Amino acid sequence: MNTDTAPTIYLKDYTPPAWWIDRVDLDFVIAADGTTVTSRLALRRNLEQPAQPLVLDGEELDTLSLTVDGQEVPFLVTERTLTVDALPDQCTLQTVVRIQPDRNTRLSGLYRSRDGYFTQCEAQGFRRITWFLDRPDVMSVYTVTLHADKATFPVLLANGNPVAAGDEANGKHWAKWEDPFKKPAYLFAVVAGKLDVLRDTFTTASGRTVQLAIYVEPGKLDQCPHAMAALEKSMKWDEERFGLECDLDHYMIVAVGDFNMGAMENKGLNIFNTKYVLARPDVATDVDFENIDRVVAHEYFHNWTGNRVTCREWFQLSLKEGLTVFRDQEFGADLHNRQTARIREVRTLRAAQFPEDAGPMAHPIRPESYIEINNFYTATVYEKGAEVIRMIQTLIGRDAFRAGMDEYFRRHDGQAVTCEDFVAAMAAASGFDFSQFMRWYRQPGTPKVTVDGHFDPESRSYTLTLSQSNAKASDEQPYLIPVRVALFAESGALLPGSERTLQLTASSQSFVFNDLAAEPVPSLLRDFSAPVYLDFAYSPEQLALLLAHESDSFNAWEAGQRLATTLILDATAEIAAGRQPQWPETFTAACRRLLQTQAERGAAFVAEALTLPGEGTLAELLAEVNPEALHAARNALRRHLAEQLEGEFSGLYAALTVNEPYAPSREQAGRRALRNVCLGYLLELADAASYRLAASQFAQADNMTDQFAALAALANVNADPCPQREQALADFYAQWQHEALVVDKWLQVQSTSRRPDTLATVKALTAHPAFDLGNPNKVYALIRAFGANLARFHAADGSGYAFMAEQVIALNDRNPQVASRLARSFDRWKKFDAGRQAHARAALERIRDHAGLSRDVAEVVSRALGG
Ligand code: B3K
Ligand code: ZN
Repeated sequence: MNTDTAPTIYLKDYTPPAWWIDRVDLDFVIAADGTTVTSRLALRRNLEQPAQPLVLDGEELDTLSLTVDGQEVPFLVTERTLTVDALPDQCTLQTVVRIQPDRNTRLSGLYRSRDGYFTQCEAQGFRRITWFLDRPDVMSVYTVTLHADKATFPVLLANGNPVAAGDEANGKHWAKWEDPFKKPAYLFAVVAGKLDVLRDTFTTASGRTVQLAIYVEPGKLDQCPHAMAALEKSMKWDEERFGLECDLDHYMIVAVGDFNMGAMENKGLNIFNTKYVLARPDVATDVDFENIDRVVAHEYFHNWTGNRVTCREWFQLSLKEGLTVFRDQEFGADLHNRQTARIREVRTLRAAQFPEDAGPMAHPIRPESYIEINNFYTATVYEKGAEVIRMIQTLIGRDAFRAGMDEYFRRHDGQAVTCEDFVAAMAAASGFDFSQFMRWYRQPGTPKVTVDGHFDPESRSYTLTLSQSNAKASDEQPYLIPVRVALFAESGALLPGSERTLQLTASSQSFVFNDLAAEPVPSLLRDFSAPVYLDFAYSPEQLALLLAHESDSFNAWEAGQRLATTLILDATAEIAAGRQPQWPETFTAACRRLLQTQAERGAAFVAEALTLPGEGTLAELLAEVNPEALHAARNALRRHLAEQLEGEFSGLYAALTVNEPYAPSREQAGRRALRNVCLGYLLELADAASYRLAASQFAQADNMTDQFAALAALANVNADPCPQREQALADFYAQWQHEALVVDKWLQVQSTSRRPDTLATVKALTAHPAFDLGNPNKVYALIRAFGANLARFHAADGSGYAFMAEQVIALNDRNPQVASRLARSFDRWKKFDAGRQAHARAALERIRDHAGLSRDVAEVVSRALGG
């Protein structure tokens, strides 16, 4: 299929369903030669719509029989639809289909993984299980019975509550589940497997008891307690922050190693990628522990924002995703470290969403059309969507935001709604007029805000003039942009009364600050109050002042990033012109002060401040990217800092050793982060002493954070031979080859290496027994991560592009969702020189011309080629 034949779906074409399905009764007989699914649907004609035949969705279903109220009736099956005409207004439709989960390599619908059978139905996987109105505005009550071999699949799960179970002939058993809540089909789930379980209970604020269970591959129970604790903390947090209690008797999480994305919020039966469940200090890093907290919380929070109130159609995806990301961000900030949480959120946004918003796949947080909805589970819908929710809270304040959430649930509990409905609830609770704000939902592109400051000594006033533009927007309307600001004196003191949230609503607008003795230093866009590029002609001294004194830690960090960005971009130009880069003192001196004051500033903050902006983020700031020069410039600055601050780095490296037993706590994680940043800089010195230091940390570490940091530092070493690098890579694999998630780290540390031979290494690893093209985690670790390795993927000879094209084609039939994600590596191909563009175009055209291209890949590639 290609985009010529796959239809484009438009938001403007939405019409309510012609039929409702009130009740669904499903029976699964799972056997080695296929699964038989019997479905009974209680249908009711939607009398508010013109009378229409019933047209059900289905994909790869072998239809064995169909009856209406027990009678055989004529029906028409096409590749993706089943039509029945002349039905009474209410009836029961029964279908029997056979599906082949053992051959389902797409991991959408019902599929086999090592320990059993699992489902993934969002967005449109349910139609791969049975004929249905597979759209989120059709909500039904489900009962499910599962039959399977008892010895092989002792655990049988579905949404809701277990109501009956028993044994059958031939060593089989069965279990019946009832879900009392109406839900759209995308929240349906079943599991049949051999799994271990960790159980606990949670008592809600109103005194109800919820049975909690986490199911994992046998032998992995010791890697579950962190996820269980995360679940309980999320449940408590949502009660306290939003007054939202768990409505279920049973809340189950099932971990599976083969999964297309992170996790799935199926009602009462979340299915998770093992990556976001399993953790133990020796196999998971501090960042992994924190990510597990956030993903467990995210899926749990969906129970209200997504499940109780769901989306009318898939264009409204950000209604549940942006809001739920915002909620998990807030939870993570409360649980860990609010300062660094915000910094990391913005780092992610800039690394993933800003490039997306500037490239061929740019779309508003609420897209207006799509060919394949799975292509729109994006950084824009999720992360920019969360920024839009955060701006709403910034504009109306936390209390009004909470009142707006209450109002949203009061109005819409049990419904499938739109982004407008959410914003209307916020407006009703706050009295704020959001009409102009809605532009954030309608326009793609990252707005740019240019700021000019003017001090008038006579009137003692300071005027900030803000102008906005957006190259990607299709109209010229201005956005409503909240810009948090404060003014600082030259002494570094915050000027009393200068903290304001400016509401920029015009193309250009001025704001005046009075009673100032001298020209202040403005701190703009504090806490990153809007997802925009902000331009102000700061001097290096002003930035150094903000880095040292700004109490808003995000903007302190931002000042350091701006200093580093200017240095690296200037150096890139020098290197491209064949000259040596120059390094003015300001940034080095500021870094020295940070290292000297880490105890007061907080080690976690200093670690973030000393981490230079990534190459992908920097590339966005250039009209044409020379990836080699950019790579060399960034590394040269790292080397320069290492040379200038060697004493500080080694001193702190020694001083920050954690002596207590490992805990993924804020304090310890901060120390480890900064200590490992110091290690990374020391390795820039490229001497034997630093290699030995890393090798000894690698050998002695009692936790994955330190072991992996040492491995990552060594994996970047260019020297050949480097026995420490080779030894560490070999030892790591030998030690962890039976821990799939750690093997993923081993693959990724090699695919993201700076080394010039990285592509050759990646190619060799595709043939390694540890690699498996059928496992998304392995593909993401080795191949997708390589696509984000700017200098190596964008090699001048096009070898990176050719390799990626082969992989996309290899995965196209097997798993279109994963293939399509790989194809996104090409998004920014037009930012490079003509030679690279020619290679990239050839690679994209090769994919485009592949016979039988999935619509997932076809949509991405045709947009990249400008179709
Ligand atoms: N809602 C799921 C994502 C489903 C992706 C389908 N291609 C996970 C989440 O956002 O919580
Ligand atoms: Zn989500």
